[in-house]
Amino acid sequence: MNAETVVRRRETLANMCEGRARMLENQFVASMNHVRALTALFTTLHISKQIAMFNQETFSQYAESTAFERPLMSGVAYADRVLHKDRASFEISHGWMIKEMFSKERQQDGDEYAPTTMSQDTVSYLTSLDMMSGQEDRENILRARASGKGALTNPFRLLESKHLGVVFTFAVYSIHLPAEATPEERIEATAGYIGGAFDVETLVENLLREFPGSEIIAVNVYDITNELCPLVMYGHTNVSKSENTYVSPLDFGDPLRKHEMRCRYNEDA
Ligand code: WA2
Repeated sequence: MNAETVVRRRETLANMCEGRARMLENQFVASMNHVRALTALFTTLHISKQIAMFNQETFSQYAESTAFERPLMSGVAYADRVLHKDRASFEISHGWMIKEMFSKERQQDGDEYAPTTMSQDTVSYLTSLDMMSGQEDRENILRARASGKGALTNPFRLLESKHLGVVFTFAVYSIHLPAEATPEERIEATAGYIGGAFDVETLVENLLREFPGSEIIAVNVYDITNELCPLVMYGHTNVSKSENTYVSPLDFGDPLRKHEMRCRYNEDA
């Protein structure tokens, strides 16, 4: 290849990668913003003592009719914050036991629980599961409620589908908190959590397949929060960084996490 062809070829790869990265980032952020808006609505309903307007039926109706606003999410759900002293009355009023996420057995006694009480039909298997019993969900819940900001997990295998994905969590508060509220004040005021699952393996695959030239390049998305240990979030073949790789930074809106897209021509593998 002559020098000019090499430069052209690199430019084409850069354009294909940037186009994919910006589309993915936009759909990711749009999906998160919609969950953020739903969380604000829940907090407002708590403050005005009207949260009872949401039950499984109205929540699933709302979630289904707004699913197009969350194009990369397989489903959203609401988990209640239940302190141990309130467990018995919670279980009686719902008519079911709080269950451990993986064993589906009755959850052992703890200080508090985060049982899912309302879910989009696509993730209805979450109902009654204590979301604090899964490590990724638990870490997200603790971080989201202490910060008042959205939190994203590591890439991990989602429940039931076993697809590789990430979970996004926002805390719902029962009172209006000022921007400068302390983590302790936030934890104290926490009423529950709204979360959504990004089914990256399926939904990002569908998104990227639509782009022209998808047969000739390999695309991976990495969580590079720990730069020494990049975690694969999307991709079949490992696109390691080399002179043939183009890297697009990705901002998914969680300042404590870093992501990037890596692209290369299949024939350069
Ligand atoms: N949603 C869907 N699939 C999952 C998952 C999840 N979490 N965790 C593991 N597989 C109800 O933080 C509250 C959603 C979590 C919210």
